[in-house]
Amino acid sequence: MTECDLNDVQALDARAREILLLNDRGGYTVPTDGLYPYQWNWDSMFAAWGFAAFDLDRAWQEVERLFSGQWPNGMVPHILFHRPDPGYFPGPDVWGRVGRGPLPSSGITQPPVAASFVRLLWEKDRARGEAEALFEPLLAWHRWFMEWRCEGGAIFVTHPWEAGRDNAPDWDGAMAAIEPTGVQPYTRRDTAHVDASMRPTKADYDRYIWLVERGRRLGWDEAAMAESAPLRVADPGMTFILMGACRDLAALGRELGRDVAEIEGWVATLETGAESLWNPSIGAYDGRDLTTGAFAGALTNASYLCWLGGVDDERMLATFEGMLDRVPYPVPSLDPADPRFDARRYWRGPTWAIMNALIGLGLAARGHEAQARTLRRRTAHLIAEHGFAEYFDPLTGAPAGGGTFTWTAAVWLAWASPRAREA
Ligand code: 2M8
Repeated sequence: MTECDLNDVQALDARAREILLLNDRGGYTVPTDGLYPYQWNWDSMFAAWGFAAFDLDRAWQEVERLFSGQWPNGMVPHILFHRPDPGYFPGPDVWGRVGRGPLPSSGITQPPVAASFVRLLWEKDRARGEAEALFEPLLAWHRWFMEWRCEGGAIFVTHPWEAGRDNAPDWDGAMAAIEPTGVQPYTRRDTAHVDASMRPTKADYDRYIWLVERGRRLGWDEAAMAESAPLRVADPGMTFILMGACRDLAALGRELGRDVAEIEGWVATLETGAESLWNPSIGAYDGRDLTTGAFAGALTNASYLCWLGGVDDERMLATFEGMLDRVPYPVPSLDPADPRFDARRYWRGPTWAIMNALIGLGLAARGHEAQARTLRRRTAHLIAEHGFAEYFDPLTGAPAGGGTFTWTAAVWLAWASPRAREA
């Protein structure tokens, strides 16, 4: 593949900046207008990374705004409902406000990429004080994960939305075991914005809402929710992301003169947990239902986050290279050889630029420069040819889901654009 034409690159850089500004709601960014009208946790951290390419003040503001919603127990919610918007379901009323944080929010979290992006922002200007002020809040969030979401060293989710990979096959077994009786009648809003064939099914939604209603009934009290928890699935994505984030937080802490022994201990624990997610029957890291012990048997884009976590795995490198040869627009969220693969249905097949960026950052950090470069170039071509979509068909590159998407624009500016490479 040839490099993008330089004029195109300038136009694409400009368009990506325009998208971030378009989705800026004054100090925080929505993922895209209409479909997702609030501040989402990990979307927002990618937005900060994108803003940092042209406005470092605005980048730090995004991170600070997210942490303004942190709960007293350390948890950072997956959505902050800064102002009401009827265009999204489930909104703040469905989540309830019992035993909550300082702002209306959801009651679950999302992948903790924040510490890694805080470190990247800090490296752009080490004289600034924001990273130092965020160190304790980040530490408290990671500690919350280790206390409430860690079993056998692996990080598990209690709701598919926590993983950020909503309808990935990792949770199929646990979701099927839930009987979603008594769910209040509801109207989905997502399918008014995006074709239903690209979204989770009704069976999925019934269970998503059933889990939210359960949490609300229990006042989002972690101890109460842990009793006979209906869904506990260890996730390679969460495990590797937290492992990488802990390494970054420890590195930052050392520079700031903090004691990081506790964080180093977490990294060691997570390394043990990651080993328990190796599924020999598919030769990859895999989701594992902690209630039944069963693996999902799914090679997903989260399987390739091992390098981000700091685990250098030759077996995964060979699998990754084989996938690059087979898939025109990598990295698919589910391997196309899997019978559950669905090229445009959300996290069951499509390619996501953010996951590519995390995989690429991990590959580069572990010295696999050639593979990282290939992935970066192919992601650049995907976006240049098909736009700033939420996700893409991995076989044809066709855009899917929402358009003018914040995190795709951010990944372009911070990582995929040839200009980002030069910087
Ligand atoms: C998707 O998830 C939300 C629920 O959190 C939804 O479908 O309503 C996921 O792709 C998630 O990872 C993402 O953060 C969110 C906003 O882009 O959308």
